Amino acid sequence: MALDADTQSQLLETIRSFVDERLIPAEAEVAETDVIPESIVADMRALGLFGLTAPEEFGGLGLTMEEEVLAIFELGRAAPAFRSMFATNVGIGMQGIAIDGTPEQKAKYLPRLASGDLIGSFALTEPEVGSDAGSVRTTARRDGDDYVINGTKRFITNAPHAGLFTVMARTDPAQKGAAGVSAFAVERGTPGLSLGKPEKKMGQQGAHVCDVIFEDCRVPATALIGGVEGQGFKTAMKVLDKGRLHIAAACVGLSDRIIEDMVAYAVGRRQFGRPLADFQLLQAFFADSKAEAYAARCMVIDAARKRDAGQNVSVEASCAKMFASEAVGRIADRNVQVHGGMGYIREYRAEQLFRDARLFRIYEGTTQIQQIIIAKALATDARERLGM
Ligand code: COS
Repeated sequence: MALDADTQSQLLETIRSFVDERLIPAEAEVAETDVIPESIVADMRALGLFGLTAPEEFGGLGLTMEEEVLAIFELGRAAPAFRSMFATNVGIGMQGIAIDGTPEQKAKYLPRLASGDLIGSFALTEPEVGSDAGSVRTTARRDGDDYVINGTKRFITNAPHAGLFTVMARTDPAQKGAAGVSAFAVERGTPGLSLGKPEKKMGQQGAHVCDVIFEDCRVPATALIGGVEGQGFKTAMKVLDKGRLHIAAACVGLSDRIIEDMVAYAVGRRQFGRPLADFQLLQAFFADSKAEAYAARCMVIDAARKRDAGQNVSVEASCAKMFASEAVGRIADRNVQVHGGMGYIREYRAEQLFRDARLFRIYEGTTQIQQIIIAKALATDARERLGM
């Protein structure tokens, strides 16, 4: 553990107050305006949220995976767009460099990512390449001491705000699969890099995604993450193993919040002369939701501890991400149902959280991709056991 018990409970307490006093009260405004007020972003910086996981030597808090998920359980209680603001710096937009970067790349970027002065984005998905991430079509052609990048990256979270992109591009056109892919740290402002228009999304207003377009974008060879070609897909997978646990923790936080909302509504609202909470059909909703959120929490903590102990947790991360994101979808749906007509009206948060939660089953690998990862690993184990 990087933190002693007192410091850890203080951190969690501070985050909980920030969520209750600053973030949840601002949800309606952010949902309407599609903008997180700069004062809230400044508070996030001051609290160190952008640097939760960056190593301490680079100015971050250096949280372990277990400490990170405990923090995200709390932060996840607010509408997910708030977490999205700093989460790429905590996770996918920073970890490629933290895990596989050269000492020079770490020294150059991690301090500014940790402070939140620089926003990091993870550019893997393309118009024709979603779940089949090994088929990246964006190319990076070596030219003297440079690489020249061409291609389009799609649905890139935080791209409109980002100053640094971790870009997966094919350096070896002869290798059609994962082995031909390399990762690059590309700075905003590099000639040939441009952004598309922010997408209009189903939910999570306040979090922004757009295309990142590379047209003969020339970067120095020192931008190659880790300095070795052909490692980019593996870097992306390592980043996603950690990212999926983070997302699962966010789902647990949101589940807890929605259960609080659902039950609070049901004890206050009366029908047939009794509070809704007295009706057994609704009590089943509450009990199922609580059990699912608790199961998801236990999975996330177990997987986080295993990762901290140095174990490979690809399967556990996929299990946790799949279970927690599917669970929060069911819980958000039940919340709409408990709210009845009010559940369909924008003024109440139920419909917003239902739309917001939907993304968790898609990004950082759909539920179906998590199933493939889990099933493939089980089959590999079985073949090894049986000597096949
Ligand atoms: N950590 C390290 N290395 C990994 C890894 C991991 N978690 N997962 C796979 N690898 C390695 C494999 O060991 C293999 O290496 P070798 O060639 O040296 O044996 C290589 O990467 C290719 O692996 P694999 O053959 O399993 O790759 P596939 O092309 O079959 O792809 C899936 C696997 C489908 C799991 C991958 O493409 C994926 O995760 N897709 C979803 C992408 C995603 O989440 N997108 C969301 C957008 S990002 S927000």
